[in-house]
Amino acid sequence: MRIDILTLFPHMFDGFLSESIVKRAIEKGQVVINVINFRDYSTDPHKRVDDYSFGGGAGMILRPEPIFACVEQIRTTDSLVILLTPQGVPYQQSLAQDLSKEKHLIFICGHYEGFDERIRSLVDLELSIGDYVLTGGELASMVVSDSIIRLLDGVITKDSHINDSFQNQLLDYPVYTKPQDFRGMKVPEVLLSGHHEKIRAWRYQQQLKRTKERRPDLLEKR
Ligand code: 6GU
Repeated sequence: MRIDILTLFPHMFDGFLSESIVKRAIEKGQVVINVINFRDYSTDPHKRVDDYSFGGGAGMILRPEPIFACVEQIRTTDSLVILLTPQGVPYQQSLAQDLSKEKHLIFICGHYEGFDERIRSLVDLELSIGDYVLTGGELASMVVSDSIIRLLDGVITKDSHINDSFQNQLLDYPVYTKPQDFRGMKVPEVLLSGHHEKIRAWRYQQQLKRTKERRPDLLEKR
């Protein structure tokens, strides 16, 4: 998969790209990520990318030209263009699964007070990562990319995402490691039994119980 991220703040991605699973996926060639500063596509003598809002109002608005020029240069017939905005479709695991099958994703990160409405005509999908407002789409694009990259073939052990929270609209079951007794808090007996069928049944019961207690809305969706 290839991911191109259009931003005015490329250094926000430095840590994201240079640590842990994402770093390893890049090194192994499972994903190619390009962070592109769309200011480089401004034809303005001062490289300006924003301007005042017609009709008045506080804040600067991203102009369409640099973003159009950039997307038109990098887009192919295989590309899906995604705009990160609090007005987008609420992001969830099933979308991560769908997007992990794409060949080429282009993320557009808005910043400042907003972007010119005509930018919307360029995009295939608008995504929001939750009902709160961020200073820009950068963190959201990292959240979405991270959740997609971990689903790509060979990035993490196959079994690890079969039991992910939200897979089948259920939260994960509790897990334990050594020691068997930590300050009087004991590992549940069934997990030490070696009885695979009993363990499977216990874990499923725990998933149902957790989801009912913490996220009854997920059970209703099931
Ligand atoms: Cl995608 N962008 C911004 N700026 N704020 C958000 C968001 C995105 N999702 C939730 N809040």
